[in-house]
Amino acid sequence: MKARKVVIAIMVLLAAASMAYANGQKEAAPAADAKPVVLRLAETHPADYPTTLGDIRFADLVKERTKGRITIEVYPASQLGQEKAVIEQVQFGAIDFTRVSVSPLAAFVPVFNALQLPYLYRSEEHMWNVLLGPIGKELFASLEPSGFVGIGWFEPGARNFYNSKRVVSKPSDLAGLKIRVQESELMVGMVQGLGAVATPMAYGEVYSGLQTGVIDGAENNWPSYESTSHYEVAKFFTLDGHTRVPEIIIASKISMSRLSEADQALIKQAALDAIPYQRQLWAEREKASEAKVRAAGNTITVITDKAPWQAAMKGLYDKQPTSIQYLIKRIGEVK
Ligand code: GTR
Repeated sequence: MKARKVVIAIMVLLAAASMAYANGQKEAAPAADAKPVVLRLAETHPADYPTTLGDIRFADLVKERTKGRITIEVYPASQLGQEKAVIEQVQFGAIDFTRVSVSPLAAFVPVFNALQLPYLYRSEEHMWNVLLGPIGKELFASLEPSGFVGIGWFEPGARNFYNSKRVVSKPSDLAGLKIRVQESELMVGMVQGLGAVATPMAYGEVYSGLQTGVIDGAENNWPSYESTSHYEVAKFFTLDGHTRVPEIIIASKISMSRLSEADQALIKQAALDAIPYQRQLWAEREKASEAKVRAAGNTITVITDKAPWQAAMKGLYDKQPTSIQYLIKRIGEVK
């Protein structure tokens, strides 16, 4: 009888111990002997630009939450290369993270074209509801087979045309102008649809392209137009707001797979938690950049009737494959 009680007592103790162990495992903060990790993030914009400051906030959150065990070094100003080359390196695990525009990323994962069609979103809020809702999550998942992990989105603002030649107030004014676009087939199609000559080119080459006359114009948001000094060499700005091309933070699947599941989850959460800060900075910078450009005396043409612009870009929608047509429809249904 006594022996039986002892056996039961031992079994209860063992069960309790193994449960405690399992719980401990679940919560397991990284093993005390986990080695410090240093990872790199590539950013094309300068150190004081809202996306760069958003990247730094993300890195700070990771550092803080891992008590300094994981450091993400942010390399601004294209120090690690232009966006397309950087995306390739992320794919091979040579760079761990990058913040890029969805536009060059779509050359690697074409379904991302669905996010950058002209006049797709009704407003900034509509775009954010798409990005932070089920569609955004599905798009993150669609990156994985190509070697990327989607972890965060940043505010991109609306893009507008600018050029060094003349006032552009209707699509036909663009006829024959050589317009730089991001390295994206869809953007080439968009500019051709407007009757201009599309020249895909890396961001870092646009200033000298404008200055030497290799191109006549380009298109971008207020902060990029201002921070690159493009506004000094291409003074005609047309506020047509043709696209909002989301900014995305992606990680290399190879780099992420070297980390524990808990660290991967922590990194993903930190990227999401950096979004509100970047959006706030964006709103401030957009105003400051506009004020600076206006003060410089540039010619700003405001487009109130967007119908002819939308009509000129309709062909681009018709050309999209069914998978994208399906997403366009769903994006339209998002509140
Ligand atoms: C900016 C974007 C950059 C880059 C650039 C471009 O708005 O933030 O990542 O894609 O446009 O036009 O190349």
